[in-house]
Order: sequence, then C-alpha cells, then structure tokens
Amino acid sequence: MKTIASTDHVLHFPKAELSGGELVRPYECPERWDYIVEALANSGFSAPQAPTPLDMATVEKVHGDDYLRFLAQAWSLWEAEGYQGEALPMAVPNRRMQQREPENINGKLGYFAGATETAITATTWQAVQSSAACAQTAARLLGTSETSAFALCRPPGHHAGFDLYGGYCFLNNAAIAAQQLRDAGASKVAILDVDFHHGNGTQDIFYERNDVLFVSLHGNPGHAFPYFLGYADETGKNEGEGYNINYPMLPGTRYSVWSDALTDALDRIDQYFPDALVVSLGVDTFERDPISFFKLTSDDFTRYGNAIGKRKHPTLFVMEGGYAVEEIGINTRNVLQGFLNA
Ligand code: SP5
Ligand code: ZN
Repeated sequence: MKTIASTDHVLHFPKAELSGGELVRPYECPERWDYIVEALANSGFSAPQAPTPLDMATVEKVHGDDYLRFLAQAWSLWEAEGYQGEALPMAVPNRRMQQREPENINGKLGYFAGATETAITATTWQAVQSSAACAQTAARLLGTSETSAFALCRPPGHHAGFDLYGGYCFLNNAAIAAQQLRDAGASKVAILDVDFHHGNGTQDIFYERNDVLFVSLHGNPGHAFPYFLGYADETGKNEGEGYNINYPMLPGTRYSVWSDALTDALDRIDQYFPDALVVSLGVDTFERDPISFFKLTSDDFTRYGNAIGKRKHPTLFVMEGGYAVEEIGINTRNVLQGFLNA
C-alpha cells in the first residue's frame, strides 16, 4: 500500500488551542505525522511519496468560492490589522443573526468558523493545500494502478464543511478524495468515517447527494464535539435522502459495541455497491486518547482494519484525528496492516 504525505504539514503548527479555558499546546501537532511515518517504516511499508500539486477545480466542487477566498486571504487580512497573535474566531453568527460575510477579518473568521479552538497562522494555507493534495493524489492512484492507498493528511479535514472550518480542519480531504474519484469515473463512492468525532463537514458537503454515501461512527453529539450534528435521525435530504447514516455512541463504548456498529455500517456500504471506499481514519477512538471517550485497544485497530479489508472494496484511507501521540503510529499501522492481511 502506497502512502502519500507532504512535509509541508510542519507549516501548520499554531502555538495555542483554546481548551478547558486555557490556551494549550494544540493536540493536533506535527509529531503526530512523524510517529505515523516511523511506525509504517518499521513495519516494512514503502517510504511516503510526495503529492502532485492540488487541482483546485476538484476542491471548488466541495467548498464554496467565498470560503476558499477567505482561507487564502485570512492571514494577510489579520496581519494588516497589526495583530500579534494567531487568528482565532470570537463572535459567530448565531440564531436570529445575519448570515452575511462581514468586511472585517474578525467578522470573517467568525462567519466561517464551525468551532473556535482552531487557529490560523501565516503558513497554514500552504499546509492545508498540501494536505488536500495528498488526498487527491492518493485518490488518483486508486483510480489507476492501486487497489488501496493511504493519504497521510495533516491538518485533518472531516470537520471542514462546504463553507466552515474548525475542529483542526480547513479543507475536507476525504470529500476532495471522493470528488476526485467521482470525476475519474467512479459512479458511486462510499465514505466510512471511523474518527471518534462526527464528520460533520463531510456530512454537510454530501447531505443532498446520492452519489456519495456518508457513514459515520462517533461519540454521541449530546456528549462530544462537534456537539451540533451527528444524530441518528440525520439521514440526508432531497436526492440525498437515505444516503447519510450516523452511529452515535455513548461515553465508555468498547470494541464489543463499536464493532457491531461497524458491521452494520459495512453491510450498508456493501448494499450501496460503491466503486470505491474512502475511510476517514481517525484513531482518537483509542482508550488513552486525551480528548475522547471510546475504549478501543491497539489490537482492536488491527481487528477493524481486517473487517474493512474483508469487504474487498478499492479503499483509500485518509488520516483524520488521533491525539495519543506516542501510540498514534502503532494504531494507524495496525488498521492498515489488518486491512492488508484480510
Ligand atoms: C479531526 C479531529 O479529531 N478534530 C477534533 C477537534 C476537537 N476539538 C475540540 C476538542 C476539545 C478538547 N478539550 C478537551 C479537554 C480534555 N482535557
Ligand atoms: Zn477526531
């Protein structure tokens, strides 16, 4: 299995994340990438390959023009105000407020923010584009020579909606991969999101489409970030009705329960007969993850990789979350190895 990764990921490393009322070192940090690369190398995976430059035509099919313009300009507008810190959103358009993009950069940050923990720095946009390029390049491989691939994306993408950033995400890498597969001839693509958090951005992007099935296993939004999406009664809209499936689960969920949801999710995906499967691979379901509440062990990651592999779909893994940094490499490798050994 080939890995596509970009060293540009180091360009996104804010000093601070707002967490528990404090500015802390971000959970989503560059060493995450290093641990994954190291674990794959130690297990005989081939060295990561760099992506080809991002084709924005694909990105424009899953994100809004105004939003893309904002991401490209955010830092220069922030800098022009003379601010010394990193760009964080403050005021967001709430109930009964205008949904209209303001002129001021603080207004723009809030307008496009889905969460307020995520900072933008001078070089964030370059890292974000290179991360999306990894997903797109890996999707191109899947459409041609390969039956599986791994896009080691950083920053992650599944919280990024049509015109929303947050949850450490800016461009939706999995959505870009799915769109790339569609454009290369796949008539139906399924996305399986196994990150601990609900993939609200991916759900948002494909909610009214039936050419991309979205299936997510995650912490119940009544208890877990992103809090405002991810309930089981969100099943899609218009043409997309029936093509969105959520499995919210409660604090303390172990593999015995989680794996039943996975089996059901994989059955639903099989019944859709997709031409390709994109897995939003977050390993923050791990028992010692610092910000999550599922209880999967390192061996459980091998087990579920194997379960996914047995379904024999052309499969693209796209890296999302996982914050138990020292174990992120082993857990990610276990999923991929379990998959390959199916
Ligand atoms: C891609 C991904 O996994 N994004 C997750 C974003 C979660 N952001 C909010 C996390 C809040 C963390 N605060 C928990 C403090 C625990 N001590
Ligand atoms: Zn997550």
